[in-house]
Amino acid sequence: MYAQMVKTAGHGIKPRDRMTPQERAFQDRIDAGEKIEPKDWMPDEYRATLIRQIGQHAHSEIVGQLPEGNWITRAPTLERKAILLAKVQDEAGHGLYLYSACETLGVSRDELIAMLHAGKMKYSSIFNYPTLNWADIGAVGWLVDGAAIMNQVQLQKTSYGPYARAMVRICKEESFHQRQGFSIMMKMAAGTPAQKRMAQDALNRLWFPSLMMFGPPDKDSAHTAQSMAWKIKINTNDELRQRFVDQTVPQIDYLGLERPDPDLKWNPDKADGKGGFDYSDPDWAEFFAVLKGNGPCNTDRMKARVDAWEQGAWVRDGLSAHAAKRAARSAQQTAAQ
Ligand code: BYC
Repeated sequence: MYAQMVKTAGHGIKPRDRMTPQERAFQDRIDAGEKIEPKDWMPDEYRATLIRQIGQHAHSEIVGQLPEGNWITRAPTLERKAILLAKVQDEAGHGLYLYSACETLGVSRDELIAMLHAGKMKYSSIFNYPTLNWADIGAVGWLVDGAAIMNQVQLQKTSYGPYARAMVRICKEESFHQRQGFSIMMKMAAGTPAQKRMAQDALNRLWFPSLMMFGPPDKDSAHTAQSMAWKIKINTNDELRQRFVDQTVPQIDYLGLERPDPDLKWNPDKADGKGGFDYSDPDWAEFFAVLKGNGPCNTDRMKARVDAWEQGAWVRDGLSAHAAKRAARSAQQTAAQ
């Protein structure tokens, strides 16, 4: 029923003097650090922003299975195959927790999926890039899951209870995913010269798309100001991007790989003298083109999802028929007692 509100207004915060008394009381609860629960009153825009963000997050987990799933049959050892299989399965679980959290806001999973398939909802830009070889699977775990955790650890403190709670388990699993990716990178970087070249190439190609995962620069971010006022977001896009860069550069150095951007240099004056790495901006024109559907894999990803949905119709029908039969049998037994 709230599906029409998924596209939310952007830029700026509603000033307190323009809030209704109910909105002011809601903001006071947020400011006091209270969690908002599904049956609590909430402004329509708060609900719509959550549906957009949690729905997009859920879709990302599901679409995100595709680039890695593609490598399960080609993993180099049985152990790596089993680990990758478990990881990809975890991502399905994350999607399901997130769809469930989103459903508490009054939108059904079927509606969310229909909007994804109709191009009315997004999923993370990163999954529109291909995974060309085994080193890419290492780089996805290390960089993509690494960027995801950087964002999601903060989201454990988000103001909406079901979303915050879903994040706790997701974060635990994502940190395992990040380590499995780094373990692949360690093997490749310390392997033959050809393997090391593959690791370097994967890092070079996935570095900037990983930085894009945090969203556009703060000055261009439509939703950050209001989402932070509502504690839907705890940090800005640029803050998390900087933290990710600062965490990852020492790992690049540890692997003995070259930094993928010549501007990645320690700047002691950054962050009020605490220091941080300078870095080049990703190509934001490319980012917006990917969001519009013009990335290297957008068409393939959507086709894979729509095909899976259509070809899985018989499973959904079978499960529904089974559930209906069980319910009818149980009603008969109750009536007979
Ligand atoms: N990709 O105002 P902004 C994973 C859109 S999956 C696509 O800054 P916001 C994994 C944004 O929606 C982890 N779209 O937005 C899974 C908005 O569009 P509209 C995924 C993006 O929401 C499998 C517009 O740009 N994590 O870990 O305040 C295997 C303006 O942006 C992106 C999450 O989803 C993007 N990268 O902030 C492996 C985290 N960035 O609707 C790993 C939850 C921006 O106005 N989400 N847009 O047309 C968030 O934290 C926030 O939604 C974002 C963006 C930081 C991503």
